[in-house]
Amino acid sequence: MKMSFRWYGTGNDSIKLSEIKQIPGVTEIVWALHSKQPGEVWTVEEIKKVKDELDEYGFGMAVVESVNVHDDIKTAGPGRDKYIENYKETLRNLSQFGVKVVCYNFMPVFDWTRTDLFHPLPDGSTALYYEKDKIKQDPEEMAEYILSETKGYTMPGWEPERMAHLKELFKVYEPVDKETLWDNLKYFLEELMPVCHETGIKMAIHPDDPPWDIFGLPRLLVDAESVDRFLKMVDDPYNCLTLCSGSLGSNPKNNVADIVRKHVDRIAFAHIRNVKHFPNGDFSETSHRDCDGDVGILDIIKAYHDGGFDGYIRPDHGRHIWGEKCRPGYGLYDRALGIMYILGVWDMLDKLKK
Ligand code: DNO
Ligand code: MN
Repeated sequence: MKMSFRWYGTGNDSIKLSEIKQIPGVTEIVWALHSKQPGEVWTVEEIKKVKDELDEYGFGMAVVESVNVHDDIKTAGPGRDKYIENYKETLRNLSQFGVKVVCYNFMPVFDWTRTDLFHPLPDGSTALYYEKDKIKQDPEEMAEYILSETKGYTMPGWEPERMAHLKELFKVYEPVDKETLWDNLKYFLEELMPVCHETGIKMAIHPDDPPWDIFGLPRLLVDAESVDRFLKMVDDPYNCLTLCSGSLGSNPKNNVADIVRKHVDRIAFAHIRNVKHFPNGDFSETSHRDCDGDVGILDIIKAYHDGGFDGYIRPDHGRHIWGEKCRPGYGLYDRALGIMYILGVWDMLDKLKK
């Protein structure tokens, strides 16, 4: 297992690489060129700039989160083939710098969705929160709320430029039902697989978050069955998962540890996040500690350990603690605590095995 930390880049993150360096065990930075629009080619020069920054601290850059997928690819729009060619070029460029895993998602219109980005918890911290009834609002109201709360940070998938065209975006997705979306995902991956073999890069899809349809938009990767279907659909060792315990774990019916046990060889990247369920279907993100939430963090870590997991792992969203001003879910402190928790469990499992 290789421990990593997501960082949004100089000038785009409140956290410095010098601070991440002091978290025990982190060897890789999970990064992206956040200024690029979906469909644009990432050039060698742009990638090299990040490499030079990371080199200074001895960090690897093996995992990109995310190279976002253009809506024309998701909807089979007129630019699909052109944007797939651009994606291939980006993969080839990334592979020159040691990138091994590219995380992406195939969610229509939005990336992850929460109704409250700074929900107060009883201990005085705040966390991302999902209230079922609030999601029934009009998506434009939702976007307005998210943009007002992010306080100047752009959230992937919720970029103001995209949100300005929300009505048009929804129109483009109108004819795309769930089966069509599956077909479009298959087409995309079958095109990419030869380039993945050539470059040694694994494509690792992030599940849909929350794992159910919202705003009438279809969602694909939501449970064990859909994960099975996805892996069978393009049965290739380079077609992999970013297994996010918090995304799938938001549905109490999903047993994330079972999915890890079944597919550990196809998980290229693990996101560890804990979530607490409420009886009415709402959920709150929590600390990484097992007993603070309901996703079964200890079982999940053990499943990775038992399976000899050799991929990349990172703490996913954390709470906002100790007054930290940061991107929603992506502060330094709680994610650093999460890392120490994960490593504590992992080291003990190693020791017990000896
Ligand atoms: C939340 C994050 C996601 C992820 C994208 C991948 O769990 O991990 O926003 O970055 O969905 O494209
Ligand atoms: Mn995640």
